[in-house]
Amino acid sequence: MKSLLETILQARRRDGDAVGGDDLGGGLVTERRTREQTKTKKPRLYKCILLNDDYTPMEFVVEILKQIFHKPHAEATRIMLHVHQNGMGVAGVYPYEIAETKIRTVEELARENQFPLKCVMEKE
Ligand code: TYC
Repeated sequence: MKSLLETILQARRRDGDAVGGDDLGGGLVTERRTREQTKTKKPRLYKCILLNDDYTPMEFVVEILKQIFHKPHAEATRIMLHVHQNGMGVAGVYPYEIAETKIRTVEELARENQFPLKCVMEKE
């Protein structure tokens, strides 16, 4: 017949409790299991999308892409031309708060220079 201790241990395992190490009596200390959750949850990502306009100079947009979005010169030029020709384009993809900060920085720099450049966020 199953011992009372084994019944308790089985119930605790079923319920996902730590087993062993507790004062269960009987001097049986077998193992300690803790509910571990590997903390590697992926953050949701957001695209920073540059919008075209008729007034912001191409060189200014290329500088933004290099300095704020860390694109090499050739890629910055390619993205700027894509936005110029297609109306919008992805400058970069980041977790929410980083995307938000970059968008704010872009619009601050644009405003300081009196350009209407806009950058918006979109869920990946
Ligand atoms: N269309 C602008 C021009 O002809 C250049 C430009 C490109 C502006 C990309 C904004 O996000 C932009 N000067």
